[in-house]
Amino acid sequence: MKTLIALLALALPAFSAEKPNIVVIMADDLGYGDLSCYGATTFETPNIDRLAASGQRFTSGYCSASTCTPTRVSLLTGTYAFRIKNSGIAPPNGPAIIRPGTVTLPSILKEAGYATAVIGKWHLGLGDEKPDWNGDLKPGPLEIGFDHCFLLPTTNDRVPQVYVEDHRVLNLDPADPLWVGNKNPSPELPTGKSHRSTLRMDWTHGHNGTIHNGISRIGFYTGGKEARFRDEDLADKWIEKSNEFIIANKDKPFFLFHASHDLHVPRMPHERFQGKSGTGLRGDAILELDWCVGEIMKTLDAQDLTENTLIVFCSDNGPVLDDGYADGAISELGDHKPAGIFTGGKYTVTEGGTRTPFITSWPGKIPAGTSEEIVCTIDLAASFAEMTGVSLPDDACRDSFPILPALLGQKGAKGRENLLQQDNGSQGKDSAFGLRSGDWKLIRHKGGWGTNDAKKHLKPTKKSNKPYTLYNLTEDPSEENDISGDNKDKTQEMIQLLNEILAAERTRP
Ligand code: NG6
Ligand code: CA
Repeated sequence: MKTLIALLALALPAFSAEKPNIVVIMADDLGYGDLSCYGATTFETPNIDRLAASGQRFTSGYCSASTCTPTRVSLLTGTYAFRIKNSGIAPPNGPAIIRPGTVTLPSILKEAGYATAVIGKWHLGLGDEKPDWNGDLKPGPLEIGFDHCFLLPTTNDRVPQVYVEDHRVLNLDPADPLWVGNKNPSPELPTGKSHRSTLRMDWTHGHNGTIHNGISRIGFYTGGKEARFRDEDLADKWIEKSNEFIIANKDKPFFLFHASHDLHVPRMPHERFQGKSGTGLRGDAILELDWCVGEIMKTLDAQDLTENTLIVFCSDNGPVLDDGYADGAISELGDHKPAGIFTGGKYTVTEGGTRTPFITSWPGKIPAGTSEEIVCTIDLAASFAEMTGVSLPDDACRDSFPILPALLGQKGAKGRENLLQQDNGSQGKDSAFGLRSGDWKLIRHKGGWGTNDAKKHLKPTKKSNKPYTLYNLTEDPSEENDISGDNKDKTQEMIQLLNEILAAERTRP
């Protein structure tokens, strides 16, 4: 009998399906060193610290790219962005990058019976060829598995400053249609170039198109006056909408993707956070982000959902200081180290670009502690499919590793063996790449290999004239000493692994 039970136990999958609520909170441009639970000392992030203390805090948690759009594409599709066409930073009038019919994190959870919503920044394109701003904005999130969305369509330094609810621009007056384009439609329309002295936050590069709320943006737009929001109110609105979604769905399993805009430029948090971090608006935006996390935790508590909710907190790329506006990010930085000890940040394939805060919490299920396992935002799709008992077709979620036990902080559980790190990926397979495998890190130096313009303030990435450099992250976490010359076999082995990943149809085991 005992043997029979033992055999049965072996035959069963490691997990019988479990369907906790899932909340993924993704910060924007948050670096490894930007939270007090990850070593920041200049200001405190008490709510995120509390979340980390309740669950697992990962020291090798990653997003899959060092800009927004490719990381989000990979989070939702479980596939490396370089395999997906046009998945670099999306322009204001970009079409939907993830095509209807694609198996996605939300479609998997919908199949498992979840109510699904995305609230916050989208930046993954809308529409077939371009967004139909005055009509139905589809395909979009609702065509790839979300039941509901409440969005900022691109990113707030790009036009237009309006909310999209499900398929429509919210509060759009048909008598005042919205027009969005790449060229100034009329010399009468004030821009960051023509009316620079009127701006309340000057631009440093790009960002000199249409002015809204005293801040000029990338691109141009007219109309939709009633629909426009104030930058300062974005976070509050998304908390209001997230709370509504949680409360409306508290009796079924739900999946909420809360995509914060903090601390992306233009950094303009609500007035109550301005001046509070002592490091300028960049730090103030981190305090706003921390407040948002606290509000979501509070709502879950008040609805008695905390014990049955798995929260993942992560970022979409590493930190940047001057990302186009003179907002004091450099002048008021002080001793704060946005990327911690890592080199580079947003736009780079060094660790600072993709190694970011990564926290999982599910009280009662996830023990409190710190994990050194390699986990990535790209793994949520396959891991949650495994958890909720949804089987994946072979060609779905091609690079998402089912590493649920590691995400849950189970003793001895292994994360990924290796991880490809891409920059914006605009050159597809020809881009610069990082490859981490165990303690080893290979960098392929190519084309768009960003150096992160805040060179003096984040550790600068060193351009190499060698095609590949190699580092040992245990001995040299800051990737300062290229040891490819002394480790020729290891370098060759890593180059081969990189080429295999690039050529493979999929890497999901
Ligand atoms: C860059 C913008 C930068 C930021 C980034 C996207 C310029 C000069 N730079 O092209 O300001 O918007 O795109 O950031 O315009 S992300 O986090 O959404 O990827
Ligand atoms: Ca970002």
